[in-house]
Amino acid sequence: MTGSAACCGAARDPDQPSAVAPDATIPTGPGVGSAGMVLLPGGAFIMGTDRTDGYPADGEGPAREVTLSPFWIDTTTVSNENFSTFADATGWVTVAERLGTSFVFAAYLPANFPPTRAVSDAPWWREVQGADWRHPEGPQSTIADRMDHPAVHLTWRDARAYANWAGKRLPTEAEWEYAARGGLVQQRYPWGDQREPAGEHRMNVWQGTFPTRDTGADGYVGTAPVDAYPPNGYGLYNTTGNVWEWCADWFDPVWHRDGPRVDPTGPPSTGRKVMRGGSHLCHASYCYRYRVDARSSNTPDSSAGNIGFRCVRSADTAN
Ligand SMILES: [Cu+2]
Repeated sequence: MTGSAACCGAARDPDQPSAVAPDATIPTGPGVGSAGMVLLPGGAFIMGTDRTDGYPADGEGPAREVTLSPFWIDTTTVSNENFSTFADATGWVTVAERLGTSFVFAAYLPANFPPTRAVSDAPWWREVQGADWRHPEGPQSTIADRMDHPAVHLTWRDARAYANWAGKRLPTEAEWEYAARGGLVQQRYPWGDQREPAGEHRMNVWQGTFPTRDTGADGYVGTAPVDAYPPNGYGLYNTTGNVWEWCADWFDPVWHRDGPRVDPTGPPSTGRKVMRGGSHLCHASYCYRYRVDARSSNTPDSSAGNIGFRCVRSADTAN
């Protein structure tokens, strides 16, 4: 992980013995229908950017025409309520629950919290015993008053299991970006090029001094409800800010330059999965990734309090 990416999410030690359930145990379900989804027509759009004021080394460019088949997409990220339904129905135990730890943003821990291991190049991340989706800041915390917030502390594998159960799948990176843009062409944000048009906050990111003080000027410190703020032109909420969203693709900073341009599904395995959209912890001073063309990644076994997901379904799929 590069220093500039370290704010976006901590990664598990790759030498840690995997507690990941074998793929054969991924639950299937009857599908949850198309409630809360919108059908997008697909077609050609301009993916990526040639601007250089972001992070070109992440592979934000080049701007290129990509063509997509129509697909359904969730208007919001999967909420704690949604994930509870899945966990109750399947008994799914997440990777964080199996391994007993996940990454929590240090400022959200109580002052008297027992000492925790900091991430070397990102000391604002703490590996906390007992942190998981039901306990976002560790064992003393609860999601009882956050059922409409995004489910977090889920690894890519947990997200894929949920999607499979719901009769859905994770979006390809191209699907995610097309959807996040909301029909606009080469704009930075889902609503246009101004981060705060007419001074109005349109997403949940960090204001103030990172990593010590988020003033919450956008209305939220920590996560926001999945349907906070107005939706984009496609009716999608919080495609930027709030939580990073897992995509189906493996991450590579250059592969797409010469990759397929019709329904691209990303490179062969690179060991890291794409995350898009930025989170409530991003701030222009160190992580200007709350843009629709910004990219990040993490290992498929990693989880943190600022990573969630939404699902899609191909338009030609029956359920
Ligand atoms: Cu970030």
